[in-house]
Amino acid sequence: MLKPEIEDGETVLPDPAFRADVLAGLATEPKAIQARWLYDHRGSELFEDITDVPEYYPTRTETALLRETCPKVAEIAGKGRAVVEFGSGSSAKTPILLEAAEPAAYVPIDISGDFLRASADALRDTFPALPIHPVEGNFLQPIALPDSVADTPKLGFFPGSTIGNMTASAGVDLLRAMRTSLGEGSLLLIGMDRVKDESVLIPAYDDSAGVTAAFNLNLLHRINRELDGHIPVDSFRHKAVWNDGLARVEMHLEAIEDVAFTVADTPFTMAAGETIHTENSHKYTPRSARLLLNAGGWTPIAEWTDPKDWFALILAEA
Ligand code: AVI
Repeated sequence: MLKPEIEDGETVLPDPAFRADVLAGLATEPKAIQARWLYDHRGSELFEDITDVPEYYPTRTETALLRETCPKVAEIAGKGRAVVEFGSGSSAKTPILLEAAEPAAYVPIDISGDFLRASADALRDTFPALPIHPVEGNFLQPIALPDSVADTPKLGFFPGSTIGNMTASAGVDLLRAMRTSLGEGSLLLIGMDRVKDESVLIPAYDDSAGVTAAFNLNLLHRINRELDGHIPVDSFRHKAVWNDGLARVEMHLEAIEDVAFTVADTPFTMAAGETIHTENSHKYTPRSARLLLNAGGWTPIAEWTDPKDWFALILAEA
């Protein structure tokens, strides 16, 4: 029977979409569950921890690159735009852009209202004179921005190479939705992780402290907690593989022995070696990044990378 679970003192009701995706994903061949379900409260905490592990280069590389690049972005964009961030802006990256861009307003968009309000409050302390207008909503769809910024030119911000967690077609849809939300003549500053040697990529997604493994395996714990699952988590291991043909790191949960379990009273079996595919993290060449942006209705006008060419920040125009 599905029952509410307690998380940090709050009652969490089972999400019907989570249940439907998990049951469908475990019934398909090969098995796959959408990456968005990795991010429950515990998963979000573990992702924050990942950004600090020595092998996970993207966050610190992009943050250093932003420090260097944002003054140049401000020169091109001009001051007084409304900075519209796709995501709640809880990271250290947002203040770097806000300081350099001297925006007329800051509009963070996020589906999680709690996250959004907490990060907006923190930014209000740092930028007391900046009008901050949080918008709670799903930015995968075109979204109405507050009337107060209707006539202000926009600078979109989408750091973290989060677009890499999407298929190319979903990424194009997202870029088009962003274009519609921001309007013609807007700019977008987007972070995109570069294709690089497997010897760098795999440890970044399978760190020696096991934080990424815990992040991936938390999905099985979440299923057990929220969907009355009986998955023997100890019979699974985290696996990160580089798929060269599709230029992406894939995360899988591999059964290390034959297993049989139920989720929400539905029986499943997996043979030793069989995996559940849980995430893709696409990496881009300079060309594939530009192609994706073009397909999404954006024209790249400037591009910056770190000295090792590991991560790119691209400024594009609608
Ligand atoms: C959120 N996203 C950009 C991360 C990435 O690098 O693809 C998610 C992640 N998965 C494992 N490690 C980090």
